[in-house]
Amino acid sequence: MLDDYQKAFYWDNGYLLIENVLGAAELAQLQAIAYDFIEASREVTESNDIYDLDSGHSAQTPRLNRIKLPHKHHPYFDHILKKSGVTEVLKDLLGPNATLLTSKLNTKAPGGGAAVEWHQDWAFYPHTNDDILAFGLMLDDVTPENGPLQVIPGSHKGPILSHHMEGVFCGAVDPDDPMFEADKIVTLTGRAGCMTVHHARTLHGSAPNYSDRSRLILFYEIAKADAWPLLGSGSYFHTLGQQRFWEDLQARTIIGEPCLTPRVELVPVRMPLPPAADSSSIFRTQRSGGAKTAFAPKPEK
Ligand SMILES: O=C(O)CCC(=O)C(=O)O
Repeated sequence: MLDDYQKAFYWDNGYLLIENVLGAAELAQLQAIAYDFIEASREVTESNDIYDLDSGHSAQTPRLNRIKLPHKHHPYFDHILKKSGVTEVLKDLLGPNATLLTSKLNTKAPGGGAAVEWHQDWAFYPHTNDDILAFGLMLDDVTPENGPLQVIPGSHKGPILSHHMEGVFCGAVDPDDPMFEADKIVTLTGRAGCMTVHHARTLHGSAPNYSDRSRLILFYEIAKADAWPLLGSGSYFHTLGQQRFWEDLQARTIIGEPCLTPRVELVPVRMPLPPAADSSSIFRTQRSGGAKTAFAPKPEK
């Protein structure tokens, strides 16, 4: 699926934007399922195992931060991982054995859908090695106006910046950190169906959505099977117990088979502890952990 230029670009820059990974029918099906979930959220009044509600959510105007773990709530979200062009991209970047860590459908409602402050995924879930990536499937057209994903090229080869604020894991870097090189930011826009990939150590974030269009991006985070978690902030799999963990690991093995001999590399690790008051999602970790915002306030009309 990927040519040598694309693979080298990913490893050099820590991100990649790929077109035409999904067929039109696959995209249409993902969109229809996603919008069905949003429609069903009209009945929901509090965040729960499926929905992370944004402020202002109501039956009249659904406003979600995200749909949590979509692969657990609809088989098509699992299918697309295991049997589509996406699977080929993952093989090209991670090899023949890979494990799903988590998934989320970040919905960024129009008219102010929440920012994701700048962070490195690695700070949330250090592993025994860093052959880990996140990819996003754009289910809407993503433009500069509706809160696109932004990345800092090459940051996956640099340090892991502090994600702590006053001693608490706040899940975001300080935008005034001298190691945060804002002048290098690249914005990843594209038509619905485009795929973004970023390395677990790549600095990334996204601004609030002040446009009148939603911004649905379906994210999955995937590890080479020999990368084993040391800790995962907010990860459900740490609470499963051994038998259920084993069954769950098999279900999360999207390519090849589980690897029972972790590869241990010299990687920079700081545990995402102590947790913020509410660590149930990145939005809540950043808010309750007192993360400083990097993004400008809503422009005056
Ligand atoms: O939704 C976005 O723009 C970024 C998502 C992200 O980085 C995350 O959820 O960890």
